[in-house]
Amino acid sequence: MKNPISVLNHAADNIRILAASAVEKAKSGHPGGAMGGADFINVLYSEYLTYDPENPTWAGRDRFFLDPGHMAPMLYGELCLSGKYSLEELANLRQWGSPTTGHPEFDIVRGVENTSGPLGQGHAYAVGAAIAAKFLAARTGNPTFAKETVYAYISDGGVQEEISQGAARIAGTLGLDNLIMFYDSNDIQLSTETKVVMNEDTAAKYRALGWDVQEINGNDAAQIRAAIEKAKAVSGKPALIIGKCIMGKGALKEDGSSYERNCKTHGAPLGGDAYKNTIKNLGGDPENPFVIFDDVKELYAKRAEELKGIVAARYAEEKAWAAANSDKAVQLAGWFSGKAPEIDWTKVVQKDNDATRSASAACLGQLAEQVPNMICASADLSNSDKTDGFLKKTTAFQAGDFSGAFLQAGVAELTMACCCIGMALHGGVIPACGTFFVFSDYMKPAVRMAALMELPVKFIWTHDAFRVGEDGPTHEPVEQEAQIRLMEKLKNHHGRNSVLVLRPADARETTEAWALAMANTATPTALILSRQNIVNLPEGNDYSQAAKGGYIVAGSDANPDVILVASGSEVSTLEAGAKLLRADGRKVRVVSVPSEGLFRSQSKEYQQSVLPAGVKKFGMTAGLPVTLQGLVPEAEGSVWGLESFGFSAPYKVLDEKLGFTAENVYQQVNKLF
Ligand SMILES: Cc1ncc(C[n+]2csc(CCOP(=O)(O)OP(=O)(O)O)c2C)c(N)n1
Ligand SMILES: [Mg+2]
Repeated sequence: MKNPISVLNHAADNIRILAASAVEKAKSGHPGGAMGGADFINVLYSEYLTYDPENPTWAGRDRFFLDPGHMAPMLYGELCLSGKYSLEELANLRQWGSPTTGHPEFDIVRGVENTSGPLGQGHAYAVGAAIAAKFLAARTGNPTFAKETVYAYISDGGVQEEISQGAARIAGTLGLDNLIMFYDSNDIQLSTETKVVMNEDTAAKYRALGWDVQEINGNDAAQIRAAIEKAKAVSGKPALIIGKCIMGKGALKEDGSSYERNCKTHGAPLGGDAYKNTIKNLGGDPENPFVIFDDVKELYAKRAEELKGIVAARYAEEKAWAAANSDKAVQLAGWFSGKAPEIDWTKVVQKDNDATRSASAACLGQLAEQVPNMICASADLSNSDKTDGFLKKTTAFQAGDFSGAFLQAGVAELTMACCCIGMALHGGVIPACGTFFVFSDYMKPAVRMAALMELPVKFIWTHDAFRVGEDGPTHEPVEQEAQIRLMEKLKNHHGRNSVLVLRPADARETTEAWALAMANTATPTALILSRQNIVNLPEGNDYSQAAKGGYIVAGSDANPDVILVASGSEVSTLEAGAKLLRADGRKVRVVSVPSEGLFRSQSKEYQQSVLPAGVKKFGMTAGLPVTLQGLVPEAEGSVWGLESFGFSAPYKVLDEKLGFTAENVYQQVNKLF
């Protein structure tokens, strides 16, 4: 039997009271949007969202991805009704140590599927999660993944963010009919009415991008219910429900007049008498607002009962599938365990003196064969960033066909990164994505979120330096390495370096770097790879030491007069310079540091043994000198780096003109003596 609309409305008012009260108590936060969206989230959770209250990490659950993180009070209010947070925790919104943070932070057990705050990213995660569900359905045949629905909640800010174009294009092109997005269209944003900045026909736009679109009153429970029903029945397309919502629904000012549709309720407590009037208007008690009404408790208790039956039926289906597919079932459990896959790296055959992007392709070819739950993506550069090493062993996703494992993301680096984040959030898959290093700038906001959420996404960035040459300064990364290495210094909430950044020195070190990337299940990994060929490090080099982040390259002299330090292709330039220096009788050590962050995580003794204080040092980097200054103290030597945007010319000419030669290493080192 359907729930009475009066009870649904009461529950939505309950969420509004809780949201406004939590913000009021915190003396900061965003009540208006949360109050407007309460009706949708209530209908979704009390009637449609399928999950197991007893088993929150159940792989086959529906997912709800919130885009506007400022609507945290709405999500937390809802999760109070569904028993994931206590009222006391809600009343501690935004306080030190409280699980109810200013913007929601990823916590599956608590029902928070993603961290949100940077508008736009959250709904792109949903697109990635929907892709992951399609992929798992195709790859395993487990019927549960075909029944899973991914819900996204977006607001005006998210629709305005450019990423919405990419997310909608990919979802439309791939026909993600397991994705339902609700657009909270309340005509108001932070500082203006939306009409000041937006004059588009959003429904027509999404239709043109291949979506099924419905337009409803977003505060009408019956319309919301009907729209979700219809959206669930849509086949071959993602579904968008545009809900016209009332910002600050039910809010009154201190004089009792309406406080609805007012920008001021976007990001500040209602305040004083306005707050009291509002809570009374919604049927609450301003003196005791943190209450769940009895009929609302009943509504959610009834839903919990229903879920028992729904989930039991799904578990039975999963069990039947597992009985008939026991190997696959064991494999699938492994995929969701989050453990690193076992990989036989001896199968990777590297060519001598190869570009590290090509060396990466050799690794990716093996990963495509050995890691059946890996998905690789590229932003229309697969043949340049060499993710085609993976693609050659599989096929790209298409509408209706998710039997492959490659996402052709189109030219949309931020969208691609967020889709990969969404895949990782979904679980069960290992996502990687590639593009040119210079365009990592387009991805940085997503890298930061992946780092904050501690997701093991692999970022593959090729064309790592000015040696892209003829393409000129627009394509030459200079400051990017220093920038991304800041993420190695920034610790996550578990005290780890928030990103592992690896720039391998040659083809064989690239295999080590990929092995480290695949073993790293705790944070994102970035691989920075060369376009041009690189001369191998000396024979006998112990590449396994790359796992320490920095190590002494084979052939180094004992008791060196000078230590030469670099990452990536500059290591081989230093090797060439070392030959000239040794011809003069100098004793030289060469150190490869693919990851300064990893190196700094080793014992002090080890660090000292590689880079002993008091010995002269010379660093060479194709990035800004600051990239290496943490390893080469000013008092002990110098760093040769690039201090301009670069220039157009063949890369060998640039090497000469910019001083990235053995001769210049020789000259610069001699200046230290
Ligand atoms: C990428 C990004 N830019 C800016 C902000 C700051 N910000 C938070 S909410 C908001 C306005 C959002 O308007 P809307 O999505 O309509 O939410 P509503 O006001 O309806 O609650 C802005 C600009 C942000 N969170 N993320
Ligand atoms: Mg709005």
